[in-house]
Amino acid sequence: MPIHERLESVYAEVLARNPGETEFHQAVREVLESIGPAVGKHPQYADAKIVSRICEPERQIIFRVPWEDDSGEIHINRGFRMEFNSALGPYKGGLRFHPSVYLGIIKFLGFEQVFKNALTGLPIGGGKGGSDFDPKGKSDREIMRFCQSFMTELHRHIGEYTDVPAGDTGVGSREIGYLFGQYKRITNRYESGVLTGKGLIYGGARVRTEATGYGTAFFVNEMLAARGDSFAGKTVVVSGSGNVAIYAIEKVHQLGGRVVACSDSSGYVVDEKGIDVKLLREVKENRRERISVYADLAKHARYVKGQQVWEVPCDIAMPCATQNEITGKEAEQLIRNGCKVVAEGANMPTTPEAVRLFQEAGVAFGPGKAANAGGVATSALEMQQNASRDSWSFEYTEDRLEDIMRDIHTRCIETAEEYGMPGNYVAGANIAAYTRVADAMLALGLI
Ligand code: NDP
Ligand code: 2IT
Repeated sequence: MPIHERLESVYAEVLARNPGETEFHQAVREVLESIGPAVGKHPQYADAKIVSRICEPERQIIFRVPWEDDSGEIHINRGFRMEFNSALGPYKGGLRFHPSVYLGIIKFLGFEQVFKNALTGLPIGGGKGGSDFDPKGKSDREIMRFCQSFMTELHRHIGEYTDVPAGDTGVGSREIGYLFGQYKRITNRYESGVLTGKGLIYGGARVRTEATGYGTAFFVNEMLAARGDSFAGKTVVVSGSGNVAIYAIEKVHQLGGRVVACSDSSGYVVDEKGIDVKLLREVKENRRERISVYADLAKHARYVKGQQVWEVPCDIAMPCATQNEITGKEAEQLIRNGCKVVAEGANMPTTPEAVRLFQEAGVAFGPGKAANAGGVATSALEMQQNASRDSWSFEYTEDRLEDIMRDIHTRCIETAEEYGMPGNYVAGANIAAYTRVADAMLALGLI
């Protein structure tokens, strides 16, 4: 889709100011393409340099993270925190530890987070952080030392009312525990609301672990219902086998679908009888092993090394691993195999070309900023519980999550219809989110 003429110079400016940050360019371009109709109908959405301001992070923090491995060797990693937009609330978003992390990845994730958080309707701004640290193969003590060093710098930038990090790729409850422990030690404050995704024993919220995957499955359920369909009898393929993937699989099974394959960066497993979530959790969460070990232990599964999971035929595809994992080639294969619904559990796993192919083929496509917003929404519920020193039941919290996902789905559909693009979830999500952030920023003056 072309960029609205009033926004072309904004995109040129983003390219010039952020050289080489291709993932960030991609994320910005998608939003700028989508919001054209809103700018056409309500010109104030492009006044006062509001679009340029939204594309420029409020604050970018980059820092050194020195740490010592078990053999005494010293390593230097780079830490990031992108405090992107605080018009709607404190900066909120996860931390990613992965060797591919660089400024462009954290910036794209921070930018996406601003709109995702706006879509939840909850009072949270957008941010993201992380490091190029590779947690694979590290001992528990090395992970702890790294987290302590990372927080020794990060602590001065965050706070319950300022910036509230959580997990993302490579950062789960173990890492959040070490990060919270170091924050508490340095600041001498038991400030529960400074991080989310905490363990239940020290201020965490029920359902946060499951929330992103569950939320994505709830979102697909809504997409199916909007087409007069349901999960019953549907074959589903999920990529990844981490936090988002595991709980997406669990909820799809509870809703009546059957997930026949999942993956990691080395290959995928097929289990025609349906992935055994209990076994998957044992392999991934307890043993911290590769997905190939699942195939060794499961009765019916087979492991396919070095191939893309998208070659497995399915009715529904849920990419839950990483950015740009579905390119035009994989999209064509999925369409050829009869896939009718795609929903992003990961952030930006589908390339622009693949999104276009899905939309042209009539495949319902749910973008990540809508479909995977259940994780951060439940983080906001964790912040609510921390602020009121309360703790909610699993059932109550899951009901809230389901309601939030239903509301996001409705907002996408209604906004897409309002702007003459029925069924276009990308346009609906981007316009609904953008206008909410822009309205708040316009109300707050030139900041
Ligand atoms: P985890 O670290 O728990 O799991 C990541 C999974 O994706 C692993 O199976 C991993 O395989 C695979 N993966 C990661 N990077 C790559 C890569 N470059 N190529 C192929 N496979 C890869 O992360 P999460 O499940 O938390 O996050 C997955 C996605 O969901 C990310 O895009 C994240 O930003 C997004 N997300 C996460 C939320 C959360 O609450 N955790 C909320 C919303 C979105 P391997 O072990 O081989 O690396
Ligand atoms: O991408 C995401 O939405 C997350 N990693 C979750 C962020 C959060 O603050 O819970």
